[in-house]
Amino acid sequence: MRIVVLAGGIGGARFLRGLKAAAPDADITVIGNTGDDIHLFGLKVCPDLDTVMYTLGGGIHEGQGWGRADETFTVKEELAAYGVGPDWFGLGDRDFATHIIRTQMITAGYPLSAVTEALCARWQPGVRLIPMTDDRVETHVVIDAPEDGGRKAVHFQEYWVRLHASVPAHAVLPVGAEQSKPAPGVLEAIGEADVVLFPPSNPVVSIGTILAVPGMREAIADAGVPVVGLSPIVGNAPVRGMADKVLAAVGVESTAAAVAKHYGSGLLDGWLVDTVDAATVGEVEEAGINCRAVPLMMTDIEAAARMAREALALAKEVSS
Ligand code: FO1
Repeated sequence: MRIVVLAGGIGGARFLRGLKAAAPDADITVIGNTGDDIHLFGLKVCPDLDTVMYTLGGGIHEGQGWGRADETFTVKEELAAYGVGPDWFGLGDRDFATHIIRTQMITAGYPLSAVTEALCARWQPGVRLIPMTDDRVETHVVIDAPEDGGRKAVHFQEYWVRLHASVPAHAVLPVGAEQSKPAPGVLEAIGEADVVLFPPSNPVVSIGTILAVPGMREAIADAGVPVVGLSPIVGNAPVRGMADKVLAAVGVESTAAAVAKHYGSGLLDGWLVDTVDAATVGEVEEAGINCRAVPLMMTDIEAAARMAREALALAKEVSS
């Protein structure tokens, strides 16, 4: 079975670990979000691609869901000693090697998709990881600028990591998306897929950003295969992260049903909500999306595998 998964960072990566356990013989292609990318110290950092690669490759810092296990921060400390910022983004020594090689290859003229393939040769994630585009897309968030009574756009990572999403987001802008095109292999993978899955990733800054690449949404909607998503919102609150902040920016309520309707029945054939949101199944079905209530807390790999099995079962149901 050929499965295509649109993945962001931590939630997407943890779901993928369950999907691999649930469908060990499946051919899985992951279309990774690159809107979180940030350029620091002359290096290109791709947080969501790296979280998928490290998580599935066994190098992830499990508790954080980002960065490497057994990490040290000597380079970071030395940069701070020189007074060179930013100091709020925790780049570790092992992680720096990934960004040095990525930047070296891009400078040599390799597209991000080729770089990602080269980095994955070491990590063997057991899926094909393709960035959503080889073009530069960086999500920015519009916040209040109290200093001049106006507003300003900050990089997503500054909003998310330095500001802890503690101030209202007035808009989320995937800068560069309009000029971007799907990376090589992305549209082909969607066209050959038996099923497309939206894991419990951030519906705005992760899956939303991937869908903002021209042609992506249409390719998925027109692929004629079941598209099934899993709600990242459980009991009207995001399971992790601060998805509610960016959902508000795009005028979407933080409920499992609202997220499903945000994606729309033109895109989604099926939607899984957690058992605590079982009362919203009817509302989702009225929107033209088949819906089931199942446990959606990814407490461990087996829990994620159960979720993946439920998503594949719903995909089978909606295609019959
Ligand atoms: N997230 C944090 O909350 N704090 C950090 O210091 C941090 C550093 C970091 C370094 C490399 C990397 O690949 C990811 C990192 N993240 C950090 C996570 C990053 O903000 C992700 O983009 C988000 O968690 C959303 O996926």
